[in-house]
Amino acid sequence: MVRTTCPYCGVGCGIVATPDGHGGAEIAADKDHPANRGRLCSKGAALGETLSLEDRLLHPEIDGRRVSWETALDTVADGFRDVIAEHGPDAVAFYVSGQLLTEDYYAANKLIKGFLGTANIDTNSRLCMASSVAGHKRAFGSDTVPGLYEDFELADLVVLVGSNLAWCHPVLFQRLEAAKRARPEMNVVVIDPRRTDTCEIADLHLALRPGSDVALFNGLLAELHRRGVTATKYVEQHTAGLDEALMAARASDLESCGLPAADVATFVEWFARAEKTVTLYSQGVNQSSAGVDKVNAIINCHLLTGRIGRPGMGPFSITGQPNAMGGREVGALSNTLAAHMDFALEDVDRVGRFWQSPGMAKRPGLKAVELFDAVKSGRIKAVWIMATNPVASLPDAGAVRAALQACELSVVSEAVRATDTVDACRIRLPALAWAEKNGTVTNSERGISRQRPFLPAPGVARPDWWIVAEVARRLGFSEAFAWNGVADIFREHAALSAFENDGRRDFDIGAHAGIDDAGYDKLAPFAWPARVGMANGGRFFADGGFYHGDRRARFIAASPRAPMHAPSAERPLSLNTGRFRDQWHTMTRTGKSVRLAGHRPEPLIELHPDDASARGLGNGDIAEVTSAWGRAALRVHLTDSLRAGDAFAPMHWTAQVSRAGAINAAVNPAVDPISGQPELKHTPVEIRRLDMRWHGTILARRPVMLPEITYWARAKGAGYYAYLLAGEQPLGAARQALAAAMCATNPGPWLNGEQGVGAVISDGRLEAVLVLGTAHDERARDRFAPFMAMGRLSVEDRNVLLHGGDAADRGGEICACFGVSTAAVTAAIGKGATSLAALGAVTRAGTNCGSCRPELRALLRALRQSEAA
Ligand SMILES: Nc1nc2c(c(=O)[nH]1)N[C@H]1C(S)=C(S)[C@@H](COP(=O)(O)OP(=O)(O)OC[C@H]3O[C@@H](n4cnc5c(=O)[nH]c(N)nc54)[C@H](O)[C@@H]3O)O[C@H]1N2
Ligand SMILES: Nc1nc2c(c(=O)[nH]1)N[C@H]1C(S)=C(S)[C@@H](COP(=O)(O)OP(=O)(O)OC[C@H]3O[C@@H](n4cnc5c(=O)[nH]c(N)nc54)[C@H](O)[C@@H]3O)O[C@H]1N2
Ligand code: SF4
Ligand SMILES: [Mo]
Repeated sequence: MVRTTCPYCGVGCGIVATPDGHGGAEIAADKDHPANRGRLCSKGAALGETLSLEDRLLHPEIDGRRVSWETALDTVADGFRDVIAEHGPDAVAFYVSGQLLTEDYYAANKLIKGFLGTANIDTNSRLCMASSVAGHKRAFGSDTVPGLYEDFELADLVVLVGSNLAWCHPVLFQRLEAAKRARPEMNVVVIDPRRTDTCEIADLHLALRPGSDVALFNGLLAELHRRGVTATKYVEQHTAGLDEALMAARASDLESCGLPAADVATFVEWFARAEKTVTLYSQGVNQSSAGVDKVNAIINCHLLTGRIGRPGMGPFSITGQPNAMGGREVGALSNTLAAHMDFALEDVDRVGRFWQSPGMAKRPGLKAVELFDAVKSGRIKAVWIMATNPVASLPDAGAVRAALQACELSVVSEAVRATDTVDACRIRLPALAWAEKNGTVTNSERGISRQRPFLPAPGVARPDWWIVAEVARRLGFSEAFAWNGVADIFREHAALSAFENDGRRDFDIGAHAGIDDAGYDKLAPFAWPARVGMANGGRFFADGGFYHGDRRARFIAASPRAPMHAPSAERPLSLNTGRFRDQWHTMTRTGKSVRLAGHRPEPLIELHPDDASARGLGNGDIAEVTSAWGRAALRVHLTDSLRAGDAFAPMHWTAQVSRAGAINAAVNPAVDPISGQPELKHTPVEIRRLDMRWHGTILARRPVMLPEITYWARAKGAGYYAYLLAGEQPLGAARQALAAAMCATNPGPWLNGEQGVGAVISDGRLEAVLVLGTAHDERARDRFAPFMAMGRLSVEDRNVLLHGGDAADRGGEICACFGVSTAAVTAAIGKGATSLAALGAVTRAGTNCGSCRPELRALLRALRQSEAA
């Protein structure tokens, strides 16, 4: 039994893993971890299904050929040395990730900024947290998250801005839900153009016009001030700049938010009244060309009311990745230095002395979007990517792929063999994955927890820090990278955080700088600050003490700006992107889980019914989404949870699982001028119906190399792969090509059945089945899946199969833990299970991780309404 930390979201839940001795493990929630106290969400609960070595990158490769570590590491080191010798240090770059452990992250940042002499290292946190970092620094003088998770439980008003907490931080959502159940007088406000499942616990939903958050919070600031809700003493003693901020606030136009005046009035009223207010914000705020201003417009309201750093109140930037905060601590953004220092001369000097660096980087490097532009233009000639998949996750992704393919020296450290980025890189280095890794991560409330290995390292895969240190050694920096293990790195990181600090920097974990190996092994979760001789953790700024030179916080005058690229007659719709409940980013891990594939098996384009009907689009159609940057083809899903004029697509699908469904091909690369964070939430697009001549489904035991077709998406089934397909070529030709492709990897005799069914049945066992028709048949997969689970088919089974399968209608999966379908839930409600508890008792849905509870509640409500009507 090993205690470790979940590798997905920034809540940072504790997990207890019990290896089964056969390469797998039982995964359970850690009852003692302060973040989750025994809870897990659907993704955490399904971690056991992601541990297999199938799909892992297990050996170094150069140009597709397996090589030894010696050869791979020599090639990387020689390549970087040569490029630097010929073109200078700014011709090389690293692109790293909030999914590295702190020790890995520290090593990569130290090598490039301290020893290669360039700050051309950026992290995928640029796409995620950069606007919050910049907003914090403007307001506080430091990148500090002042509050704690328990503030959500203590608050009287919780405002969620641009956050789909129910799907993206489910355990924190469950804590909030429980607190609200215990204290129903608590109000929850959701500010999001979409009505998400998070709205299921909201007392008020403000579906504002995309990008209009600054106007809303400016309006709030002006109104709070007018009503005298100002914390006069706090503002006088601890802040500066209120007058300018108020002037900008008064000048901005609340009506631009497109909200009902009565709803805005309610929001202002609740905010004015509730001393204990927490405002949580996430990607609807950060991923915007006005992201930093949005962050400051929110913080302004908390400074004005003095609601910061005390129990139950404060602005709270929730982090996405498991180690987004660790990355900020080690300073791996291109404009920060280690241990929450910057490129101020004295900081560069201080870190240089600590590292005994032969040549520090002296100025900020390129930010993610610029960095890949520089790869494309050839200014950067060597790039090393670690633990991130930029060909799928950066905007204008086609350009990123082209840049990497054209790059002389493209290196990727990855755990998985088949990703869009691995495909595009020449040198591939096999990294350890979650179950094998050792180190620490920091969650959204500054809580540092251990990730501990519970499975052996597979193949010759190695920890990320080791790969970095071996390259450093080959470049002549043996002494500075002579770590024997992660505990050595952690001690160095902790010592640097306290080095010449004296309370001048918020991040200080000096109390742990002397930890021994045994202590590190059993290190229990703790929160920073952890200064020598002081208690760990707590909140910041209740009594001021900000990190600007004068110790005062700054109000920031922010004026509303529309998204950089506005919808036009040619591209009238605004494309919003984000997450689904059960997938993680580019699906390299969650895509391996059968139970996580049930909830949303395909890449959807969600559209308002009015916009759909204006374009002749219906549910289940295939639509092409086109922007000025690229295009994607996705399955249409109509929903009135969007504003008319908006569309929404998930970020998860990649060329590995749906070539046409990778939405970032179309997403615009506009960035915030201060933070450099891309505007992933607003791209002008047009959407049109693609005339599909046929739709189809394939279930196959082994992957099928599909011929060129307009639309396909692959999902994991129990012992098979499911493909949903649609095409523009004639049905007969498609059928032939697909049958040939299926037989190539699933050998056996091909049998033609009725109603478009064809199958490979070998030795009486179903190897693969295809059904093609002129209409989309949503239930085909559910009808054929039972036959994949059988051994030898009886004569009768075979007849049913070849006649189109069993007609049972499951209606899609809702509960991932127990595989409960929507049909089963609806049936149970019909039989009188009219509460969450009753539904759970009858179907088990919602009784394990709880991630589906918002959807169950929505179904209960919808069915109650339809009965009442
Ligand atoms: N299931 C799941 N959970 C995850 C992840 C995952 O991949 N899958 N990833 C993790 C990571 S790295 C991150 S960063 C977090 C992200 O967590 P969230 O930020 O909660 O998730 P998103 O879906 O990206 O976007 C949140 C919401 O912003 C809204 N939005 C769009 N434009 C605007 C706007 O102009 N104003 C406002 N107020 N809202 C707007 C969108 O409609 C969307 O509902 O999730 C983490 N958790
Ligand atoms: N359109 C759109 N695009 C977005 C977003 C959006 O909302 N909309 N959100 C953005 C945000 S907030 C984020 S955080 C990014 C996330 O985007 P990415 O970071 O690109 O997504 P992941 O799939 O998490 O990529 C992590 C990679 O690291 C690999 N990996 C896992 N563990 C290890 C390890 O220990 N070592 C190494 N070396 N590799 C490992 C995984 O297999 C995977 O390929 O996407 C951004 N892109
Ligand atoms: S909420 Fe879910 S994904 Fe996030 S850390 Fe906890 S178990 Fe993992
Ligand atoms: Mo993120």
